[in-house]
Amino acid sequence: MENVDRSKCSLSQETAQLLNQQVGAEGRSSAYYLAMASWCDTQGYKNAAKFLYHHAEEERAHMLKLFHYINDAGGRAIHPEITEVKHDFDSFRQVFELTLVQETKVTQSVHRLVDHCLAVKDFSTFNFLQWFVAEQIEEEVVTRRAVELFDVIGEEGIGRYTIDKAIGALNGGS
Ligand code: OFO
Repeated sequence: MENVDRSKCSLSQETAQLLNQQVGAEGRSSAYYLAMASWCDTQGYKNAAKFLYHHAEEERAHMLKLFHYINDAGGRAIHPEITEVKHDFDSFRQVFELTLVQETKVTQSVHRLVDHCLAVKDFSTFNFLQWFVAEQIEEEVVTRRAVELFDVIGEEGIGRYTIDKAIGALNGGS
């Protein structure tokens, strides 16, 4: 494929590079949520673990969605290097506070990418990214709800047991 004149493809090198950065952000989310799932699993929060295992798979699917788009549009997708994944957490609550922080960061990075596409008039990539814009709204709603449950239910007594069940019942997005 080296001989293909990719400079004639619609995707600029800069946009491909930014999309690859987004591949990295999604891959990092996937690894992070998998580590969180494992922590919850071994602390007895089985429903939260299931939610996070599922979420980790979703993030990998998001990564692959970008991966295929980059290659289909004439760029080259690069598998990200993912290091220094956090494996230990101070508390059940902290896990979900960190998921919300992570989702907020991913939303900002999607928005920067969309902004770039508008600036360079790459309407194909702009259109492709709308799925991610909508997905991030959904993901922020779900993760914010998970954090709220700690206050709404309270952690005393059987609180954490109840929170675990409630998190298990949350919709993990698509
Ligand atoms: Fe990929 O949606 Fe969250 O990070």
